[in-house]
Parts: sequence; structure tokens; C-alpha cells
Amino acid sequence: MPATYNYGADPNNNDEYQASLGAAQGLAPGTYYFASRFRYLSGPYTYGGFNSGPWNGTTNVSGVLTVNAIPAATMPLTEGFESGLGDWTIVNSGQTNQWFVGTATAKTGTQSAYVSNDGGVSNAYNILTTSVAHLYRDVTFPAGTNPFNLKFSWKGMGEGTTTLYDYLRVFVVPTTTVPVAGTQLAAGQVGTSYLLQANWQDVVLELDNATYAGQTWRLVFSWRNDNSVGEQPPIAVDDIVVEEQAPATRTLNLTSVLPEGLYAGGGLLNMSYNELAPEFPGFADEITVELHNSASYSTIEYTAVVMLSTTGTVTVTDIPAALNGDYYITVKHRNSIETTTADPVSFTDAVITQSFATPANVFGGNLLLMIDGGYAIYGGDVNQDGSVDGGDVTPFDNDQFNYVTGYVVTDINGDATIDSGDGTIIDNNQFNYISAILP
Ligand SMILES: [Ca+2]
Ligand SMILES: [Ca+2]
Ligand SMILES: [Ca+2]
Ligand SMILES: [Ca+2]
Repeated sequence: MPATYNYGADPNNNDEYQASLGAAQGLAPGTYYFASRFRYLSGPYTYGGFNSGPWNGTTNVSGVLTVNAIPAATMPLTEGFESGLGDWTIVNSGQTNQWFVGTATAKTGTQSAYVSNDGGVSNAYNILTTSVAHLYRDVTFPAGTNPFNLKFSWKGMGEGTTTLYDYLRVFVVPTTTVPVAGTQLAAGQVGTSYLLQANWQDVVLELDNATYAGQTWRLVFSWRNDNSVGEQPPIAVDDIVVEEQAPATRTLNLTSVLPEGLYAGGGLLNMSYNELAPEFPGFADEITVELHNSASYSTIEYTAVVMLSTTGTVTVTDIPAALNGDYYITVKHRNSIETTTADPVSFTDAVITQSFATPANVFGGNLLLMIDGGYAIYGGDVNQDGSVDGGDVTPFDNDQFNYVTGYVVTDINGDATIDSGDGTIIDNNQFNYISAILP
């Protein structure tokens, strides 16, 4: 690129030339090497130009220019352009109608980003000259299960009713997509086309979790106009927000919740029976799921009575979104030992998943190794006092003696009869002093 003589900037005997390496050159992030060259009239070029002499390949060598990438924004991203362009990138090169950040118009504060044909002085465009210009920023979407909101305010006229000619479009594209001035993006549009509104409009777009979470994306605002007809002013944008949505409710999915008495092997459960049929057809049993305060286990923050599937899964829906802290997740089954998670579990996401499959998952590692290598929640706590002992043997003995049948708490294995199949579980766990291990 040619350099210009910077007349008057050389106070001593040095001549200063300057060339802009700014954003207009479109240099991608990376390392560049540069050398200057000069010649007198039509003489040979001399390269370099240190104080110590021209380029010699060893001590007097070329310069190094490092272009750093602008770091991606983290959420929540809020941008009102009150401090100028900030970390946004403008792609205007060669366009007549260009993005600027300035004071020509604003939704809030005194500044916004808008299209201008006079260096940002006014929010106006040259209707007779086709232009495509972009304004973009990279944003990192956190992992998790929540969807995201893209919010912004805009106004502007332009041109188009059925066919659109002069308008704003918004794109969310991979960071490998580099917007080029004069060219509209081909994919990744979100929302609609924005035009024909003289007053500020507020837009809220939902960006789904599955597509965006856990990755960095490039948010692009693109102005486009053709070369005829249009109405002033062109587009302006202010108060951009990209944020993780607060879920309306949370859903908790538990897996491998396997009461010993109902364990059928292979991670499956039998259904609990009454005298005639399964008590909860298609399900193993009913259980209680509790969320306990992480600092004070005895404080129960939430309780739900839900169905336990024959594959050991539990779904708790409609947990209030206000429960957004860390909680021990406790499962209580009518004649099993209370069992809770090894650690408090974060409830910031819309969907929380927790397994009870292995001792590492539960507090104190308090699970029973079954003969098939699976782990089960200890059974036999008939009176639900947290241990398996004589207090459980007595009601079991009474019911066995009286030939009690049906869906009763002394029926540990869920077959609707009270007999040695239940007594064995109680006896083994009593013998081993099995009790709840809780925070
Ligand atoms: Ca503003
Ligand atoms: Ca037009
Ligand atoms: Ca007990
Ligand atoms: Ca039984």
C-alpha cells in the first residue's frame, strides 16, 4: 500500500510517512510481516529503513504486525453504544451508505448504531447507490439447557412492501462467516426484515438451546439498499441484548432410581402390585422427590410425589424457576432408605438431570451392590425412620402372621404378599446396620 508523506510531523531531520493498517484493510487476526521500501526518482528500491540502516536480512529486518481477534462477548451482552463502537466490527468498505456509531439518533442515551451517508453526522442514506454494510460482534453462548433471547431496538424506513429493497436483516452465523461489504449473508437470518417504521420498535427473538448453547456465534446486523426509491431515514439500532432466558419452570430428570425390593436386574424394576393388579399400571411405584437446602439439609425447599418408571426414571415437572440455587436431590420410597445426591446439584438450567446409578452419585456412597453388578437403594425401612432395624421387623412380622396382602408398606418386594421374600431384605439390611447417610 502506498504511504503518504506526513508533512509537518517531522520535527528533526526525519521524514515521516504513514499508511493506515486499520480495519479498512480487513486484516484477519494473525501475524503479519511488513517491510518498507523507498527509492529516489527512478533509482533502485531500498528496503527497510531502521536508524541503523536498510534491510540486511539479519539485524535490520522487517517488522512484525500482530492483529489480535476481538474477544467474544460473554452473556449477558448489553450494548447501547453510549461508549462508541466498543468491540463491534463495522464492515463498510467501499459502500456509500455505511454503519456508524454516533449521536444522530438514539433509543436510549445519546448514541446508537445507524446507517449514514455523511460519516455518521446524519442518519440518512443515498437512495441511488446500492450498498450492503454490516455491524457484527461475536458472542459466546454458555452451555446448559436454557434458550436465549436476542433483543434489540430499531427504527428506519427504507423501501419495500411485498418485495423488499432497502432494509435491516439480522443474522447469527458461525464465526467462520466473515461479512463482506457489498454482499448480503446467504444464511443464518433470524427474525424478519426490518423497515418502514419511523419510531423505535422493540424486538425479542428466541434463540434455541440446541443450536446455540456451548458455542461462539457471530451476531450480524446488515443494512442493504438498492439503487432506486426509498424513504429516509435508513436503519438505526440501539439497546442490543443477548442473554440466557430465565426458564418459566424447571424440569428434573432422575435416572437409575432403583429400590432394592423392586429391582428386577439389568437396571429394571418390577411393578408394585395390589391384590388384583399393578397399583400404578406401567410404573414401578410412587416416590417422593425433595430438594434440600445445600447449607441446611433439614430444610426442604420443594417436594413432589411422582411416578417411578420400570426403567428407574423419574420426571419432576413444573419446579418453580425461583428455585435456582444448589440443592441436594433426595428420593424417598415408601419402604426404602432415604437417599440423596453426593453433592448439591445446580438448578440454574431449565432441565436438570441426575443419576443415582453408582455410589459416586449418592451421599456417603450409600447404595447396595446387586448380584448383577448394578446398584440399588437399600430396602426394608418400613417405618421410614432412616434405618432398617427391629422397628421394621415388628410390623413386617405382624402383617406376615396375619396374612396381610395388597399394596402395603411391609411388602418390600411389591408382590402384594407379605412373606420371606420381604423378610430376607429386612433381615439382611438389619444385620448390616443399614441406615440413611445424609448431609
Ligand atoms: Ca444508546
Ligand atoms: Ca430502494
Ligand atoms: Ca426403620
Ligand atoms: Ca412381598
